[in-house]
Amino acid sequence: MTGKVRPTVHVTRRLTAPVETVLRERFNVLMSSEDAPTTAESLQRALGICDGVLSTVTDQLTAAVLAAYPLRTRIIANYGVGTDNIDLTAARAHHIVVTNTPDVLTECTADLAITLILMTMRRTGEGEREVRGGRWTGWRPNHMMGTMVSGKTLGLVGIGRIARAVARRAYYGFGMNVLCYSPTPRSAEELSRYGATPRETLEEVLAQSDVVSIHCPSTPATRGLINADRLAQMRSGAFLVNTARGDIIDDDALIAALRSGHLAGAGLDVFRGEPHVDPRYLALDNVVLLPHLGSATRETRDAMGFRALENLTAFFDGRPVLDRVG
Ligand code: 8YV
Repeated sequence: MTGKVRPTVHVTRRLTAPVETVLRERFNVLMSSEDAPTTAESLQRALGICDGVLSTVTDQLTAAVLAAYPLRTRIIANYGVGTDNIDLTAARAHHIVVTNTPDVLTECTADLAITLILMTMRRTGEGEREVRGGRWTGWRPNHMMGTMVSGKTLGLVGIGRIARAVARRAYYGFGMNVLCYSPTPRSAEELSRYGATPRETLEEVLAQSDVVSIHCPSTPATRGLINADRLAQMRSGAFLVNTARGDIIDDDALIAALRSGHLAGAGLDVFRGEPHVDPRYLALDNVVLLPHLGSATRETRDAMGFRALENLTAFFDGRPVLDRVG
């Protein structure tokens, strides 16, 4: 882009230092030093004066926000694979290109799903709280027994990139039997490379798994998908893990299933309306709660930033963007 007027890009949150350095080399960057979630007003102001917006999960680019006037923005490069914070239909109507950052966060998010499976089934959150709280009275055979992970059945809801990376880890690393359901048909042969076996229905996956891990995007079709009926289809004493989006789970139903003992535990990295966490979860010892850490490694956050940057660069150079989602 040498010799051209540098496009103005609003970057909604502080990014890692290497990414910010290159962003400033290529673009005229507008960034708040506060590193706080944006408001609808500040997003609309940015849409009116910037050529591009680099957004994150904490920016709600709703139809109302995107109806900003004047509107100068031509591209929203979302930092993350999920784009449920952006109304894609409204973006399309306003001729705004939307991109995301797939691939680069797959391995770390899969690692975190495995972390939650291990933490919930082996009760490690409880154990750590006991030691830190000075309540550990010493080793004994019946102390804090969890559930064996190796050899158990893992059910995956969705079988996109992250689910497949979880399947690989579970099947090859823990000798788990891995079942999966996706509304998009996939060939059994392709899935077998990841150690996963497709089932025709979500109900089968829920009914046949010792632990279920959610890996579908949040869409109108999946919001509230894991409701009381679906939780009732899960095995008694099973576990539920969510590293996708909080609103896929009906919290009232999950809390009821955990309180009744129907589910033995849950591991949650994402929440409806986060960072607010339903206080009823805090009172449950069999729930592991993490602050949306799925992709939070230095390596992945750099890679996500550079991927968003590449999308912006391609767009402003007049080349096809890598990761167009809308
Ligand atoms: C990101 C995520 O941290 O990629 C996603 O969809 O949930 C996380 O990995 C988040 O979206 C940052 O914007």
